[in-house]
Amino acid sequence: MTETTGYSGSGLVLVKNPHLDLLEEDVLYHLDLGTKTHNLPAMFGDIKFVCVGGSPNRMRAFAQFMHRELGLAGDAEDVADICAGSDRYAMYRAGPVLSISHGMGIPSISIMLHELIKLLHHAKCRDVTIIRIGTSGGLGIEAGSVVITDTAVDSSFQPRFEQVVLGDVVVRSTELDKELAEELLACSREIPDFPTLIGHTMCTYDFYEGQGRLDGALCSFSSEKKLAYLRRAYDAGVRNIEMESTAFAALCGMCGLKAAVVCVALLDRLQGDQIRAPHEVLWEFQRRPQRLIAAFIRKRLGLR
Ligand code: R2B
Ligand code: URA
Repeated sequence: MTETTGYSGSGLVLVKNPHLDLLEEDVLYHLDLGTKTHNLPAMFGDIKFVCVGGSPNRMRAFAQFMHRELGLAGDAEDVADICAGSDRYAMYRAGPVLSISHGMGIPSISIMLHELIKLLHHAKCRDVTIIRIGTSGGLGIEAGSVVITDTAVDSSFQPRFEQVVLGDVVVRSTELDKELAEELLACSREIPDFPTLIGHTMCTYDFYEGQGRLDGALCSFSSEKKLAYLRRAYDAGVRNIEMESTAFAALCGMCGLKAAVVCVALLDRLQGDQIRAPHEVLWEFQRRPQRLIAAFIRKRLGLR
């Protein structure tokens, strides 16, 4: 069964679940929020940008950075974790920007997105742009390059996200917003020394064998087979590899959210498997998607 995307003209976030209307209360368990315990429209109704990324610390640093970039009142260091009652995910806000961690891999991001999308729906948010900012392995590109995804593909290079529902495989489209990707690329051109490109992003279920690494606890293939696979991926248009983009694109697309994926490459997978760059270098690389998104949000808000 194939399902298509759900962009709506109203700008509202769509939830495609008739059962939700029958709930007296919706408990967003992993976020420690709920429709009865919290006034979600008052807390989140004015959110316009949602940024998601793997690590809680990185997403706190991003909220603090946005606080400063937007010139908000108060001390950026004081941003509070809105989901402090749950140690699954962390959530911070800076003005109209929400910054949330999603952990590693499709199951983790998928749980967070179900609850986040319901939160945006209950809060009656409009015209929300959602961006995943993350890390990845590059393919034939220099370490430190930022890849803006045009299409998220699976490990067979297909633009699809397969989810087993009641024992059947449901296939969902992984299209992302092309105009948003171009807008982000245009922003990147205004930042000096900021290598950025648009390309396909391959999403896998594993960091080691699943990404063709030779250095896991298990490896069932040769170095030649690995390189042949990565070269096939490159020829199919893949420029980086990570672990969340297909589920992110599918869920956001189905619910009418304009979505983008912006990941920095920590290494070139055609050159090796291990991430060896020093911590300071990796830290600066991980800040690149944040700097690009800050420039984009400032521009959208007319701040320069
Ligand atoms: C990128 O980095 C993580 C693995 O190291 C994973 O969450 C991803 O997509
Ligand atoms: N994240 C991944 O998923 N793969 C890499 O190679 C680096 C970061």
